Formats: sequence, structure tokens, C-alpha cells
Amino acid sequence: MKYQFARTSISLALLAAAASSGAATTQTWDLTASFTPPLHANTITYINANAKQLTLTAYYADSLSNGNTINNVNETVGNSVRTASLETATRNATLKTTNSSGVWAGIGSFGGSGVGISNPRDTPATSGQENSTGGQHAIDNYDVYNADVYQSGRRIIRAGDVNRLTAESHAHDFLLMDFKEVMELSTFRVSWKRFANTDIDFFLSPEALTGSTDLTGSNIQTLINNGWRQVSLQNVTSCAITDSSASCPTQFSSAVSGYSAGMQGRYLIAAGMLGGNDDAFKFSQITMNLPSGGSVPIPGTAALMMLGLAGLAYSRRQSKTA
Ligand SMILES: [Ca+2]
Ligand SMILES: [Ca+2]
Ligand SMILES: [Ca+2]
Repeated sequence: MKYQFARTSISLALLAAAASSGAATTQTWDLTASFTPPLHANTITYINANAKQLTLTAYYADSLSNGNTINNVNETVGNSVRTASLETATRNATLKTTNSSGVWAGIGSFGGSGVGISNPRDTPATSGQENSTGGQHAIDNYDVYNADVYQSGRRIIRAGDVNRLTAESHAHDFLLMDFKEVMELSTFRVSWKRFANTDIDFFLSPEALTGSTDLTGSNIQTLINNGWRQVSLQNVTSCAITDSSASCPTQFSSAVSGYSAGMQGRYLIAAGMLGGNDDAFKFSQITMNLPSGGSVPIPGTAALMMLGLAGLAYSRRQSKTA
């Protein structure tokens, strides 16, 4: 698997896949390739062995449409707690790729261990900067004080305490996956997570949405009103990249809240649980299925056709000179 920057390797990947590829209805993208260059980008396109593209775009939300920040989070939140007021605020927050200073949210490979997002509120606030502090380098809704907070000489908040949200603002990462065509939900692999009770909210676009889309300026509540469907998985399992056991990667199944067999769409958003603060994870693999009855040209067939054409051209030249 290669991403778009390594075009010279793509044809090799196709030929290598030709021998083992069956009916190519299952599409898998390996997200562990390191981005060199660039190290981080707001948008990355991966190309799998069947030449199917997956474009990832990093968004984040930290402010409401009225300009206020998501600031109702000055409260104690326990692990696995979904706070209704914060969930509502996050649903109504504006999705964006950059802050007012032009610092953008970046997708990072973070050592080839899967993709995460670093948003401008993560520190250091440099475009696409990898941040190794806590879970900030992951796709996360994780925000904590970076330093102790004192009141009247007494420490009231300990730096890094996950059970205290930042009082100033809450920032939330959103990963948009564009499969370029309508596909069915299948499986995904979480290669890293910050906490045991990491939960993911997915939002699948309506089947009718087949054209290009830009989420900038919209919010999750608007998307839901427009037919996007929420699929939520609690306590995701993380797997080593080399783990091929049955429990990895994680299936979209009836055990997943809001899921039903055959759900399909061109776009999929992944985010830490809306309304939570302890969800931080990285993806190393995404798999989708082409809708029932669909198929793509098998690379082996394409290669054989090209050989056939070459043979035809050769024989034509032969007959001309004869
Ligand atoms: Ca959680
Ligand atoms: Ca992050
Ligand atoms: Ca964060």
C-alpha cells in the first residue's frame, strides 16, 4: 500500500496484488505508511492495491456559530461519562480546518503507528505538529490543564488530571474519510488508544450524497438533520499492527449502536465520543465493502489485458514487416 506521494511504487503494488486478489469487493487501506514528505498534512490520499483512493481530512471544532467557545466544560467529568451539555455544544460547534491565524489541523502518521490529528489548540500550536503529550497526537476529545491550578494558594487542579476539563475551551478532533464512491461499512483497526474506555462516534453520510463535500462551517447537528447517521462504539479494542486475531480489526456489527447491516455512504466521520473527554485513538487500517453486486477490475485481469494488447501490437508489427 502506498499513499499518493509515492506514485512510482503504485504499479508495483498493483502487480504484486494481482496474484492474490480475488473478487475485489473488499477494499482495505493501510494507514501506517509514514508521510515523508510531508510529515503532516491537512489532507492525505491513500491508494490501495486495487487503485481505490481514500482521502482523509482533519477537522476540529472548538467554537459555536455565535463565536463563543465550547466553554461549558468547567466541570468534573469521570471516565466514560457522556456529558449532555457538552455533547449538545459539540454537536453545534463549527467544523473547521484552520484557526483565525491560519494554523491548520494536521493528520500525522506518528511513527507509522496509525493516523491521528493534531489540532491548533493542541500544543505546540504549529500546523500539523505532532504532539506527544498525553493523547493530543491522536484523534481525541481529550483536554486537560497543562499546569497545576492554584486558588488562594491551594492547588485545586493537578496538571494532567484527566478528570478535570480545561475551563477555557474544549477542542474536538474529527477525521473525514472520503471513499470516492458509496461503500458499505465493514471493519476498522485502532492501533493505539489513550484510555481503556475509549469510545468512538462515527457519522456516515446519506447514500444520496455522492458528490464532493467540504465540512468547513457546518456542524454535526446540521449533518444529522441532513441524513447523516450516527454509529457509536464504546470501549474500542486496540490491536498491534501485527495482530491478526479474530478480534482485530474491529467489526461494524449489530453490537455497535446505530449500526445495521449494509449501511453505506461515500463519507465517514470518526471522532471521540461527543460529550466525552477521555477518548483518544489512532487508526492503522480501514476496510469498506463495495455494495452488493459491485466489483472493480481485478488487477490481474487488467495486467493480462495489457499483456494481450502488447502482444497484439507486437504481432501487428510482425505482420507489417512480413
Ligand atoms: Ca470514554
Ligand atoms: Ca489531537
Ligand atoms: Ca485534544
